[in-house]
Amino acid sequence: AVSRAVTPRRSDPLRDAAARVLFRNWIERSTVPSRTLYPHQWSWDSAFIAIGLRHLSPLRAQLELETLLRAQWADGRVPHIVFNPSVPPDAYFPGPGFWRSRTAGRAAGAPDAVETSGIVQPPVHALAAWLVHLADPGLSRARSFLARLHPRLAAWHRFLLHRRDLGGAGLAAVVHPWEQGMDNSPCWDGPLRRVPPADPGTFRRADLRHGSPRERPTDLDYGRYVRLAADYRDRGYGAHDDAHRADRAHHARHADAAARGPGFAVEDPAFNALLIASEHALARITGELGVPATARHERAERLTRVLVERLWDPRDGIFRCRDLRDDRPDAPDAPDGPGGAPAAGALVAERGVTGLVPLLLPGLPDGVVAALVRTACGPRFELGGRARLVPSHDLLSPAFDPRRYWRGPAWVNVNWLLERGLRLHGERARADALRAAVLDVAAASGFAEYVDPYTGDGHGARGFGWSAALALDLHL
Ligand code: 9YW
Repeated sequence: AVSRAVTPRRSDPLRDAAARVLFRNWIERSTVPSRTLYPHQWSWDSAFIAIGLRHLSPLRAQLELETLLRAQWADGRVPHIVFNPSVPPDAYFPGPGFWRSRTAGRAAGAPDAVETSGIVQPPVHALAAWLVHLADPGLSRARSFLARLHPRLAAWHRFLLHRRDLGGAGLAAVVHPWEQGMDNSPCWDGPLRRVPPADPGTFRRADLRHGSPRERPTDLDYGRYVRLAADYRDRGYGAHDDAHRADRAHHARHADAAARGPGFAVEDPAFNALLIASEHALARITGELGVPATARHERAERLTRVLVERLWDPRDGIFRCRDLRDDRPDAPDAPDGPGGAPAAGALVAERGVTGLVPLLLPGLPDGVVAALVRTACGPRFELGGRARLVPSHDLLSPAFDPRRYWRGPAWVNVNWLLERGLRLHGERARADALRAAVLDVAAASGFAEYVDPYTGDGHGARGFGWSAALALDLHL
């Protein structure tokens, strides 16, 4: 017999440590963000996790996305949580008993086979599906991975671009801070102030059993999250909302509040940038399936222009959130809406890292790219300066807090997106430095959920799914 020398794999501590996290968090056909804090499947976590998992097991990465998309609702929405039936109902709040998807979500087409939440999260999925395909195109084709996912991804984008076009200009709006994914960002403080908190006696938080109150959202925040989610649920998850009414944008300032639907409606830069990046990815997926992709790329370009028109703040060199429910007559406003009518709502004053994420997009005007890089490197975000990783919020804002969740700590997924944007726009040295910093901090913190942006000290859960997955993706 011919014996072949086996070359032992070089020792690779970061790869091995990240792989241990991803294998430990894998349960049957998907990955939990954290064994302790988040024991179900989360939507944008799964997309980021698949991007890392593809380097270890392209098959698992495909299954991750397939499992999530099997829980898609008939109206196209991809729920932000898919509940694991074998986890005790009180392990996470709000659990399946709160969302009641099978009954409250019936009109919107919630599935029967699984229980889910009824809100969404940022649409990173088509981008993830494309990257997963590229990791092993042979396996992907053999399993018709993209052919099976394509109609679901297209329906998901349709839901966002039509049902969620609450401002009438073409961008998608979120109706809950949990939908945007940066739950307690100071960007939501203004829009949330109008929301009466739910009575604290009516619900019990589960997150504080695993996380320090000093690092989590406050009880008042939670009261408002619960109120918004319960109202949305009680309206059948918007199944009957008259979502796409272009003329609403023109009349929004004066319309009766009750007739306008959700009490929270925000056009967010990162959410929409991820949608546009995923539109480009969906165009590539379409092309791979043999269908011309030009129209979808053009739509992505058009949406990029709308994003700049609606949310770009040239004075500060950052994208801002548009609060569609801000109808104060003296509210600071941005350029006019479609047809020269005043754009509905007003721009939020706080500057969050969400406003840097559009750097990810290929079709931005050169001046916008240059200004975004300047802002990222300036005193508010300190990329390449005093911060080790880009913080989640403006370092100069009085609301900045280096330990409290999305009010300052740095997150690996956001830094991964910024690294990608820097590289795309030819900022190679800055991208290399950020990549090295993410790898250092992620590994040293035990793949913490979030870290102090100055010191890199870990906070929140350890062994956190997307921290391990995206560090692995940057590493390999
Ligand atoms: C919560 C799972 C999710 C993330 C969100 C993050 C957090 C849930 O965890 O929300 O209970 O606070 O804010 O972006 O998807 O990792």
